[in-house]
Amino acid sequence: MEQVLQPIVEAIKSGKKVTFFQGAGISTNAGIPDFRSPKTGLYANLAKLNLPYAEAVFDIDYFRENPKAFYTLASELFPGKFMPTKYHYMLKLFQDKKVLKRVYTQNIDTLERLAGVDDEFIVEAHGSFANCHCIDCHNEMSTEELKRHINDKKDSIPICAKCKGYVKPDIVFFGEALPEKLFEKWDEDEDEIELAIVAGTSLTVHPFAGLPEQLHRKTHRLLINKEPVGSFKHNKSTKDIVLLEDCDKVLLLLCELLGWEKELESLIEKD
Ligand code: CNA
Repeated sequence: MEQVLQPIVEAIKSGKKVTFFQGAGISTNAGIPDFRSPKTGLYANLAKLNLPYAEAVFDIDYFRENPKAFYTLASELFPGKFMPTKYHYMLKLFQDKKVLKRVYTQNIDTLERLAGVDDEFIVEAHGSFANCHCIDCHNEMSTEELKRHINDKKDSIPICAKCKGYVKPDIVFFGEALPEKLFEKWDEDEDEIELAIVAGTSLTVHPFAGLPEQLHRKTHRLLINKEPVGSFKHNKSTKDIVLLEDCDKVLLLLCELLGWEKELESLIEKD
């Protein structure tokens, strides 16, 4: 594995900045289940919610009719219960070392922020739990109030004080528009990305899944995932590197090859 990572190490040492594209797999080591891993993924464990189909739990039309399914799940996933992983702290270290260009994440767990990555580097392509609004009149509810509903008032659905519509966190459901920031930053970054690390994602949710594929063929791309996915499976370029490994394990090795392991340790200890 050390040898395979050498082109990435050299590219970083020569000053190339890294753009990350990531998904639920980077947070499984924090104890948050992903969607699609067999047996452990959320979709494999939704029987108790009696859904017509697994994705319904994140479908805006289904939510209008039956918000309880989402809120049952939200009580398990709500930020505050989980700590960032070594992978998340590596993102912060890349930022400190000034070799981070951007982090495009599908995750809604905000662990990148908790590890100390600044807002300017983060694109939460599917939104996050950071803000909450009424699905009808868009009136805001504070995250603290929503959290109280989830934690203290079991089985109660947060209702808008203005119009009595259902309130939900600003995570993007199937059938909803993606955040403007995704398009703005992608327009800014697309032609400048020289080095991309894609990790912990099945690359099945579009348009996010198509982003790594749109990179110019001269971009160095590294996939760290438990299974081959997307264009790394069907349309690999000769410069692509695929490591079917645990993402923490690979980033830790990358960190060692760059000679940064002591700094990573002290970053984690400090927290
Ligand atoms: P997914 O479809 O569940 O795919 C996860 C991928 O990660 C799979 O290919 C796994 O093989 C791989 N994987 C799992 N664990 C590891 C690991 N330790 N190291 C390397 N690879 C691993 O998830 P996607 O993110 O691709 O799907 C997009 C959805 C998932 C987004 O809309 C998210 O909002 C949503 N999601 C987010 C979270 C979270 O915020 N932590 C949790 C669950 C789902």
